[in-house]
Amino acid sequence: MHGGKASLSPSSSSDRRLSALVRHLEGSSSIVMGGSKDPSIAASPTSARNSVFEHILQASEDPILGVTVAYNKDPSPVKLNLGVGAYRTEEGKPLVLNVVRRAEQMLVNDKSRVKEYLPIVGLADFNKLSAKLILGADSPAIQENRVTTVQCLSGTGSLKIGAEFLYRHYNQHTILIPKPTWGNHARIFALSGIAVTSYRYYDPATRGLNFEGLLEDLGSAPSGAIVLLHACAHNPTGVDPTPQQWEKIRQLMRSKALLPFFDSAYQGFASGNLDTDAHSVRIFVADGGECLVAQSYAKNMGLYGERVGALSIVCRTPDVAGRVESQLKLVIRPMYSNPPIHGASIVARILKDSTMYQEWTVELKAMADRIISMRQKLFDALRNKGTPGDWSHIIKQIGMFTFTGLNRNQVSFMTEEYHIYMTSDGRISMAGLSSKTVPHLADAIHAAVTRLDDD
Ligand code: PLA
Repeated sequence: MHGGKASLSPSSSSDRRLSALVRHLEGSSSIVMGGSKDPSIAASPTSARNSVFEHILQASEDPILGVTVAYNKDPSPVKLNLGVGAYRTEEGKPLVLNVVRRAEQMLVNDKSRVKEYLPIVGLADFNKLSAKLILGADSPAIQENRVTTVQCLSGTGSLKIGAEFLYRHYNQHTILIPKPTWGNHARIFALSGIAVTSYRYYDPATRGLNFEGLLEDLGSAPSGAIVLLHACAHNPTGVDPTPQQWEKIRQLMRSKALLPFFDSAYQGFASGNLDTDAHSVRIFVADGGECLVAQSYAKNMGLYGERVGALSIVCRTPDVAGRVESQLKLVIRPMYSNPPIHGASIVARILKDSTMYQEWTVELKAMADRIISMRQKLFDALRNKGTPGDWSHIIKQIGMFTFTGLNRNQVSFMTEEYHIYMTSDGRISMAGLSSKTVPHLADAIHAAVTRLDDD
């Protein structure tokens, strides 16, 4: 297995968390450690003249969100932010969906609404409808009452609650994450005390899936290990398994009793269709086995800042699901007590009302289609310029991102010379592009690949 490490058996829970983090940090130089690990803490003087925080080191910016920080500082009028995966219109503006505006208006007009605390698990309607959205209206697991869903702080919060729950209540403290994956995955799990290893996923040579490598690595994973799967629109590669490949992955994982943990941050953004994009999750639920699913409404409803998402745990029986939920409450209560009400109320309104739901699917499809059209435009622009290389992966990849294959130097060059901002791994957010900015990006890519080595 790639990056596999033997598991330790330290004494206390904080020791275990630190060991997991150390194991993770050993394989990564880009992560600056948090304060609790700083070895100079003991030397901190506590007097009136010196700060007790004197020893604290300046941390580097987040590899994704830090791109926006750098972008905001750039005064250039032609600057372009293709870093964070946030949808922009053809005019380059953030978008609030009409259906979201309408739902919000309804909420504001409803004077019976109050600002009381939600239950620890969140808004009941929201939870029920979220499970239905990802698992399907006719899901036997829902009908049999063996799914527990808790409202969480968007996708990240859902993953974190799942990680903390697994650390406390699951016997196998190893997770395999794809290589590469969203930059936050490793830290979320490592800081919850779970040993993070990776499985091969992307093949830079073909710019496609390394399916053999994936099967080999999952095949040699310890029995019962947790496996993180991107439900669709893999971030950062834009490469998803085919339905046939998913079926093979499912069979292998079930035969080895590996526990699937789906991250569904882009439902509807891959194909434009909510059901098609839930296919991978649904085949794992259809076989009667267990799994976890983290959902985010940041992208598909454009509710980034509302921090609204859900964690569902599909269990074997209703009885187990009930007990799991009782323990999820014990994870959530000391962390943030209970989740915020506004975003979840918007989502529940839209999912509950068939007209609004319909309206949402149309707006969602329009976003997905605009992203797909940007792929074609960028591909055509590079081809017309005769930019060296095969750029067909731009139109083959799926979802919000293109994993361009540009290297770190080429990325810095494009930022310095063209004021184009993207993550250093060469990922660009296609949702941040517009017809007007495609030529500028094509010029930058052309210059980068013709002037700088591609290795
Ligand atoms: N999972 C994956 C695979 C993601 O790409 C993201 C967001 C999340 C979970 C979490 O999203 P949420 O907490 O906002 O719901 N990834 C973004 C933003 C869009 C980020 O890094 O936070 C990205 O640019 O990769």
